[in-house]
Amino acid sequence: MTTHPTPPAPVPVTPPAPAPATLAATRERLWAALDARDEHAAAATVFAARDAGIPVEDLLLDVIGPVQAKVGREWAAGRLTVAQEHAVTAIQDRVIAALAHRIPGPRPAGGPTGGRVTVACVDGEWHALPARLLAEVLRGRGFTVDYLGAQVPTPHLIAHLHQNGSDTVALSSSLPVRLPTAHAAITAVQAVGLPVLVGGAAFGPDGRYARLLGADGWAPDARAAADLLAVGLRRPGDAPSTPEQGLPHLLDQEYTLVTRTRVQLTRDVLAGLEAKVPAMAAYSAQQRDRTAEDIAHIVDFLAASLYTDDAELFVGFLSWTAGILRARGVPVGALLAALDLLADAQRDFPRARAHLAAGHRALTRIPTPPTPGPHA
Ligand code: B12
Repeated sequence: MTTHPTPPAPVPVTPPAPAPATLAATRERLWAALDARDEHAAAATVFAARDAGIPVEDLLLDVIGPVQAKVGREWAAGRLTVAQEHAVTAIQDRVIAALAHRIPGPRPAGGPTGGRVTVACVDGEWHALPARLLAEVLRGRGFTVDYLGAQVPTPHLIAHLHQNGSDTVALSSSLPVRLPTAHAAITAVQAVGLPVLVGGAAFGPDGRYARLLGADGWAPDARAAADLLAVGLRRPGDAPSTPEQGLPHLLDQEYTLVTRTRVQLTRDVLAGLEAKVPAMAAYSAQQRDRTAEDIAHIVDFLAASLYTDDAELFVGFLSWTAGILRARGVPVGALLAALDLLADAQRDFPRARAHLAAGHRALTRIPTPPTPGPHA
């Protein structure tokens, strides 16, 4: 009998150590790739992290989302041009698309399904990326998602719901100036019997404007939104049928009149500023256009603060604007002068004057240049 030597115990094969794929490291690598406008490196970073075990949902919300917010901070601080911001956002969008194609489709019939959700940005809202993140997170959680993208006119949204059906509508808005439009969209969707979930920076960090506008639900981020939808939203019951019923302060017509006279107000304030600020005589046509845009933006935020009857909305916007101006070496004196001119024009509007005064006080109180936050 021959004996064979005992075969050696198999040597455990140690897989090559993957590059550490912590969320923080992935964010840093993604940012470096985006900063270099290197789309391939950006996609490779995200896919390497996914292969190393980071779930797609975490990549969407804890890597791509925060890096996109950093894009905003870098732009606000004057370290990224508008064109660079556009290029970076476009790359992020394509990385999300590539990642989304790895998410399995809706669960098979008979299996668990979260139902059909229509995700759309309100009319005029260009910030589609937050809504896209939400759409992909919901898809990953087993919902069937109809993603309609940026600025969806309310009549088209309603027509789409009639034609395609939906269990819930998720409306996204990043700019508070879109709140009146969001209100109209919420009311219109509820009128066809569907519940509306809202989200995005426009609704405030605590969702206060979502409650004010009668939405059926609000969530601060896509994870919380998916959790909420998994439990189910109540269908609209006794929501006020006209804005005035839910927002009695609108009866004073201040919002309506400021909105209606927006163009004239902007022209008057620009002319007033040119008379008050001698340096503006040397402005190029482009600088003049930018100043007119800034004034129109101030008027729009004033209108939004009148709509919500919340001076804090206006104050927050002015503080953010002051931060942007300071980062570009522009004194805030012209901003204060513009507020004074607006207050003169709003002589008969006590709420508008109160909001303008609150903004004035806040600007004169800011002692040092603030660092603009992601949603300041
Ligand atoms: C990219 C970008 C743009 C792009 C948008 C392109 C695109 N495809 O999205 C473009 C260039 C078009 C753009 C335009 C403008 N922008 Co912009 N933009 C940004 C930026 C840098 C990133 C936005 C983003 O994607 N954020 C990342 C995601 C993760 O944000 P998020 O809100 O946290 O999203 C989560 C939640 O909100 C929630 N959520 C979102 N939607 C929904 C919906 C539902 C139903 C639920 C439940 C939850 C939910 O889930 C998301 C994921 O967890 C931000 C800066 C920032 N910090 O966000 C500025 C920012 C929003 N923009 C700003 C401004 C001012 C503008 C312009 C007015 C500039 C101008 N003068 O033209 C225009 C307005 C255009 C318009 N009419 O809408 C300001 C707004 C300031 C303010 N006080 O409101 C910001 C904050 C820039 C800054 N740092 O100051 N912008």
